[in-house]
Amino acid sequence: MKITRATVIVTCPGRNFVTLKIETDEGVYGIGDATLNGREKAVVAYLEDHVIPVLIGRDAHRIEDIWQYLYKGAYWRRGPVTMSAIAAVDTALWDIKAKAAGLPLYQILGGASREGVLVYGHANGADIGETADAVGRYRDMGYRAIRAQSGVPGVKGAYGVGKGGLYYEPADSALPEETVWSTPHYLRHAPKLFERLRAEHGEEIELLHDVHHRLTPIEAARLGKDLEPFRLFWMEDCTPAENQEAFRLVRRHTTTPLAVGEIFNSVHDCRTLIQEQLIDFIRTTVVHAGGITHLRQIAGLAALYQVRTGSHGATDLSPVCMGAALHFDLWVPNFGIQEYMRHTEETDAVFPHAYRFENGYLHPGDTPGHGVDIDEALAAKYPYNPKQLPVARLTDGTLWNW
Ligand code: GCO
Ligand code: MG
Repeated sequence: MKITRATVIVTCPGRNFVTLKIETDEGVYGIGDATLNGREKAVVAYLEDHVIPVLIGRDAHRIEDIWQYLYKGAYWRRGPVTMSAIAAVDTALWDIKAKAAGLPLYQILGGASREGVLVYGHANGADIGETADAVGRYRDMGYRAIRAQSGVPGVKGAYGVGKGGLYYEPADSALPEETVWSTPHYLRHAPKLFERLRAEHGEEIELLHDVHHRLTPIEAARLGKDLEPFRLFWMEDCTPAENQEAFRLVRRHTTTPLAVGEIFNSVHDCRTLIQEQLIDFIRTTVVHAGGITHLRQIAGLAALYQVRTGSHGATDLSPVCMGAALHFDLWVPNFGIQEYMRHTEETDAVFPHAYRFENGYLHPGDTPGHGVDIDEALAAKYPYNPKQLPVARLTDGTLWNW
């Protein structure tokens, strides 16, 4: 089955998405997500100028060989732009292979290991009370696991607090918005949030929290300790992880489970974290970590060390990524949880999909392939709209980690 054509589709049904469509001489086509939030055009150029020309004429069934060709053949390895481009190709090829076999993708990967994929939703509010109410609304919708974030007194634009409603969208201005961060205020506030949530919502519900890289290792250790009584499912990105060894310090001091990896793009980014069992959940996902092919390698390493998966699933990961991730999640033996931030109705209309939510679980559906398509005519009605993620500064103006 020969690849005859590949095209990049950029659309903005409420937010920007980049999608790669690969067509074959047998009429079967596949699609893959290539969205890199705030840096979309870099991946578009990488695909159009450097990847598509070498794909034409190749056998679409040779997924591994094409992956190795794009990874080793570029000479310049790894990095979010390269790995997102490779992921888009890889996802589209797995879609094609499963469609050609007439099977849902999870069957090709090894079949279902569970009945459904446990997901967590995002509850947030301007203060603790609003967040507690939002957790209640998510419970009413059937969620069994909920991430909770709240505004912090004395902090303008704390991470994770939406500007209203169900959809939290951090990339919302053409030039980066400047937010202010205060670690002392946050460290005093976060334990109070979870104390209230446990008091109001009980022990059964799983609670998660994203620190979004704001703390130093010793501060992260302190927060982890302070949160222990509230038994979190995980504390995410408590400190930047380029220096994987930094997690040794956090780990020595707290039993709060740790999750890391949404910005990683290769197994090498998390090798130490996994092999030294410094984390409990690895958050790499299909689009930013080289597709199904590479994610499988990361999960395989993690399985040896009892580290479970907990893939990133914010709205900047398109329904195409979500669909592929859910097939992966249904199969992967060491599955932990899947993040699920709902897309808007406009986005869902552009990307018709087979996955469905029921009682706190998502199921990828049984449509052949990964079960997500793109309505190209509708996509064309939403032109690209440049948006970037915010930056954070300390109260004295020092640039910090957003
Ligand atoms: C999460 C994330 C996101 C990111 C976003 C950046 O855990 O869902 O931290 O909200 O900030 O994906 O593009
Ligand atoms: Mg996160």
